[in-house]
Formats: sequence, C-alpha cells, structure tokens
Amino acid sequence: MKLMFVTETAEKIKSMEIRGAGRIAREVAEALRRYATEIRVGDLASFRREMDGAAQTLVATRPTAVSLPNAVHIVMSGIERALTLEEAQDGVILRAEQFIHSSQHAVEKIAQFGARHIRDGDTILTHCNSEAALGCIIEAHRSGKEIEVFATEVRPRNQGLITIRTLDDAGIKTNFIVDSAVRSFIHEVDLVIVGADAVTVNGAVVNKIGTSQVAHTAHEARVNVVVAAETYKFAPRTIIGELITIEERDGNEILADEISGSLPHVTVRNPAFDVTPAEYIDLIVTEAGAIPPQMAYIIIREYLGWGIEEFHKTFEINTRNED
Ligand code: RI2
Repeated sequence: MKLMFVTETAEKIKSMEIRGAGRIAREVAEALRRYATEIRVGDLASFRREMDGAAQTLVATRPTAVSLPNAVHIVMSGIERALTLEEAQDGVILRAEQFIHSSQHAVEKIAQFGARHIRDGDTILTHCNSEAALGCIIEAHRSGKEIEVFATEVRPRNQGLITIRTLDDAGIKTNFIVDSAVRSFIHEVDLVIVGADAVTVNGAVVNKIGTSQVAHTAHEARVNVVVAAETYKFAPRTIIGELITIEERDGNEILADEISGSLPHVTVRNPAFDVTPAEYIDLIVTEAGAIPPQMAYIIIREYLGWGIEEFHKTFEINTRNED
C-alpha cells in the first residue's frame, strides 16, 4: 500500500526533476517523514515492513550519490530498537526533521568556510550545479569580494544553465563556456570549486562527468581545486572495499533515438559521473571544517559514526542470522 508520494518522489529523482546530491537527500528524508506520518498500520512489524519497502524504493532510484543511502540510513536507524509502533513512528519523524535541518545548516556552514578560501579579485571555475559549491561563491560575493566565475555548460543535461541563472541573480560576473573549453580558459582561473556526489575513504571525489578532466587540467596549470561536500556525502562502505557505482543514463539524453537508431554501429555511452583521485584535490570543505582529501576516513568515522567495528558488528549479526 505504498503511498503515491513515495513513488512520485522516486520518479522525480530518476527523471532528475529532483536533482543535486544534497537536495535528493533532503527530499528522501521528507518522503520517509511523510510516509511515517500518514501510514495506517496496526502494529510495529507492519510499520517496519512498510518503511523498509519505501526506503528501498527511494534508494533504488539513482546509484551514485551516497547522500541518498546515507540519509535513509540516518532516518531509519533506531527503527529496529523501537519497542512500540508509536516510538518507531516518532523516531523516524524526528530523525527526518533533524536531518533536513542539519543538511540546510551544513550547506550554510560550508558557504562560510569555503568563501574564506576565495580571495578578493579571484576568478573561480565551477562545473555542474552544486548548491554547496555555489554557496561558497555567493557568500564570497556577499562579503564584498570582487569575483568572476567561469561556469561550464554540463552536457548532456545542461545543469550549467541553472548555475548561470543563480549567479546572474546574485549579480556575479559570469562567463558561460562549453565543457571542452576548460583548458582554453584555465590560465584565467585562480580557483576551481565543485560539489560532490560521493567521497570515498581514500579521498577520491565522485562528481558530475567531466569533473576529473577539469581537476586534471587545473592540476596541470597549478590551480587549486576545492570540493564543497557535506559530511553525509562521504561513503562509509568504501572502508570495506565497496566501490561507488557510476550511473550510466539513457543514451537518448545525448543523441535522439531516431538518429542513433539509424546508426547500427554506434553505441551512445552516457556515464553521469566520474572519479577524481585525491591527488588532484587540494581541499574538501565540509560543515565540520576543511580537510585534505586524505582525511576522509576521519569524517566517515567521526561524523557518520562508521568505524571498522560497525562492519564487524554488522558481520556478526549477519553470521548469527545465518546460524
Ligand atoms: P549539491 C549533482 O548531481 C552534481 O554532480 C553536483 O556536483 C552534485 O550533485 C552535488 O550537488 P546531479 O543530481 O548537493 O546533477 O552540492 O546528477 O547541490
């Protein structure tokens, strides 16, 4: 009896009407909160079952942004320990509200910290549309620094358009370029700021396709690369060797089916994200402070609460269940 809005939220995430790793996480928390509020079940076991089903539907929408399973994990944690239906329901609602609030607060904190890395007179390059990265740029402008931005187009979904509208609204001087023009302009750039969909334990950053090319180009030109990422974008399961799945979307986002259909030897490949190794990243700005990418493990452990013991515990539970 899955309520319509859970499926609707899931569809909107899949189609990218709801997009951006942070926003996806908040919308998912909100969907779980509403589900827990409106669901009509008679007992605790049914509640757990229904909530698990909703959580699975939401997690299955897009595989890369780890903010999505992290948000679900945070909101659903404690549901197993609850002794009554009411306690379980209240717990989900409270944790969802807290998550949404702390996510918004994190984006504001990152804007403040990140803005300090931008100097008066800097030209900044950003790729895709990240509220965390844009927050830093807009805060630097708001605090009176004179800055200029290069924003990429971001094929195939053109998220760059959202970015330039936001920058224009803020009154920031902006240059709009195609993705392949980054190397042509990198010598006019002082700093690259991008967002993240996932940060792995070894400090690699998974972000919109093209980010690794941008970072590589910046590295070659000795331009610093800053990543703006809330702590819930760090991927705990990379501690035990799990890899981040890179979403590959439908080829028709790049080339219309009627054209590709007439080219039997052509396959359109459309990965939505790529991986930038830690060596191309100077700093990751989180709401807990700015860290070198090599310190990603500390964030996973201290701020998400996932140390290696957590996996041992999970492993023991799984083994017990199999006995
Ligand atoms: P914020 C987006 O993914 C982009 O890759 C962006 O850099 C990242 O999420 C983080 O965005 P998509 O949903 O959370 O456009 O900083 O595929 O807004």
